[in-house]
Amino acid sequence: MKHIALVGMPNTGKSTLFNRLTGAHARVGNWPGITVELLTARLLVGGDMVQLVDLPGIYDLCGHAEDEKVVTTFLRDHAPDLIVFVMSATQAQRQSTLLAELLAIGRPLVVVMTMADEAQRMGIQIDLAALSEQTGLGLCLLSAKWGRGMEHLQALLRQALRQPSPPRLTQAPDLAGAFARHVHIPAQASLGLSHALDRVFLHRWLGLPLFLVMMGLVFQAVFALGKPIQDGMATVFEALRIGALEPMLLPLPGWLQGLLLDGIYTGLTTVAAFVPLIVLFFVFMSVVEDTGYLSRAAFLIDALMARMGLDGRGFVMWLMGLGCNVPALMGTRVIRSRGLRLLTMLTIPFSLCSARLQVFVFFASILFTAQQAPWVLFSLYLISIASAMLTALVFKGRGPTADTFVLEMPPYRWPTLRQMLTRGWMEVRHFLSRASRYIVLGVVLVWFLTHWPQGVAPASDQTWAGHISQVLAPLTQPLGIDPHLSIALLFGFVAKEIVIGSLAVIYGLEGDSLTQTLAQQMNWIQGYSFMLFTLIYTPCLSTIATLHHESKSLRLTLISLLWSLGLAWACSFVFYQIAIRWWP
Ligand SMILES: Nc1nc2c(ncn2[C@@H]2O[C@H](COP(=O)(O)OP(=O)(O)OP(=O)(O)O)[C@@H](O)[C@H]2O)c(=O)[nH]1
Ligand SMILES: [Mg+2]
Repeated sequence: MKHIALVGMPNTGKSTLFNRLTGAHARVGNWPGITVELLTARLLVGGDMVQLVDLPGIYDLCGHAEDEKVVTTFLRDHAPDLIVFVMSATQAQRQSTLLAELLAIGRPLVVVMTMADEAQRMGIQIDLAALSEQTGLGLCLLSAKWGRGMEHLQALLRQALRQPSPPRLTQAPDLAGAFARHVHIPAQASLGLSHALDRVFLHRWLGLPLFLVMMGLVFQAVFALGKPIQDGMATVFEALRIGALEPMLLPLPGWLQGLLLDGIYTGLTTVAAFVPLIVLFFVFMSVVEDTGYLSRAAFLIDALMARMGLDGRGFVMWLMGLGCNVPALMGTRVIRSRGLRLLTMLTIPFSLCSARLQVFVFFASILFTAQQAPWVLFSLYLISIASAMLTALVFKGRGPTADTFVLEMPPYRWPTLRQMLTRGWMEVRHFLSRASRYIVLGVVLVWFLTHWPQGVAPASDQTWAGHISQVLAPLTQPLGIDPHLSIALLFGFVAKEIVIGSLAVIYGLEGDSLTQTLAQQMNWIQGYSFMLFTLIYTPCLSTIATLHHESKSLRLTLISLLWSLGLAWACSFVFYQIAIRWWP
């Protein structure tokens, strides 16, 4: 099968084009460095199946960072049948330097100028025919985001694959000149709105408070819309159990009924009920992100990050980590300096991922009023940032972290419904894959631990889980964390999705009865202490594995494990001991 590779500078819309062409769901975002791995999908070109490869963005072919190596190694080892050079029509001249380097490789190549819509809005005029004539290259102008001009690309690909011709090298030296001559940028390119918005959003004093208010509003909205949906789902799951499952499973032996209903069904549905809330959160975040606003936040915080030995990119990774810490850890590949990369990696596991968000939404809605709950969540996000910052402060200066880098400011862009829905769908898929891998296994194990040996009262001190929690008691009691919760924490080490599922199993309750029981057994101080611990200690096994794989350092992995456990314990201890004295 033939290979077509998408190559270009960061944030030029390669992944958007990849998704548009193949129907895939590669992550797209309005800042440079979103893609750090090679992605492939199949595509039909003129009746032939070809393999399309999406690559990380690069500025030149001589870089040695991990993400750049992905590209250079791919080009060297695979020699693609066709290179599609993706460039933004709004920055053609600047990006033609990379084009010149690619032509020197000598593979067949066509040029796609994307962001036609943006170029048009800025009044940029491009003489495609003259440009193609002068450079001898096949060219097309399109907007992958809005799906305009895609038919030109299909024709271009068909022709290039049918009659592959290596580029004529002689014209490469004057590429920048050719682009300057045939791409007319008006003297007063209309960036009016972007500048006006930046005057407010990047304001020295207003910028950061405004960002915090914005995020506060996002939480309010997620809660206001998502809570009723979650309650509805819980009711439906309960009705299904009573109406259909219980009668159906009646012929089975008692213990198997218990395992299937109180273990797997209760565990899974309790967690699944939170998925709509999480999806909503990411749909909102995709709007904040894709408009380009989050890059402004990274810019505002860059100076503060520098004091901790990090830079604005670290903040961007924390924001990526809100979904899942694993891709955020991989995202550090864009950082050239190893010292800086390792320091950034050490801070990422504190980023409050969607799995932890489920736990917090659950506890916040049980222990606090509807008015308080969004603020409780917000406070946890602030503590997550504070823990990451503290970690950087403690560990900075243990290796050279100097790295020259310019935070590129993307223009403001309209999010599309398609992108928002894709982001939401990705969360659902993430949940399903984690559910099949960890949650089912986790709740089954918890069920056995809390129901065996046979004959003892479920979840009592005589069960295996009871014995384990007695061993842990000296550590968890000073934090106000009771034995049941400490079992949940133990399993949360594997994946945070198991935490609520295992509570449902431990108590043998779901829906309203579970929340009522918990609300009676726990006050808000114990709950918040539990949330603090859950927030700060190791997120999950996959994160540890990725940390080890990406850093190739066992030492760093161990430091991360021990430090986060220690910090979690210390924070919960200090909070709990002070709080019970203030609010007896
Ligand atoms: N206006 C407009 N925006 C686009 C177009 N194509 C992509 N974008 C936006 O440009 C931003 C970057 O898109 P990506 O597809 O993530 O870019 P990329 O080249 O894959 O970026 P890296 O993976 O970081 O190298 C996103 O905000 C997209 O929505 C387009 O044709 N028009
Ligand atoms: Mg990309």
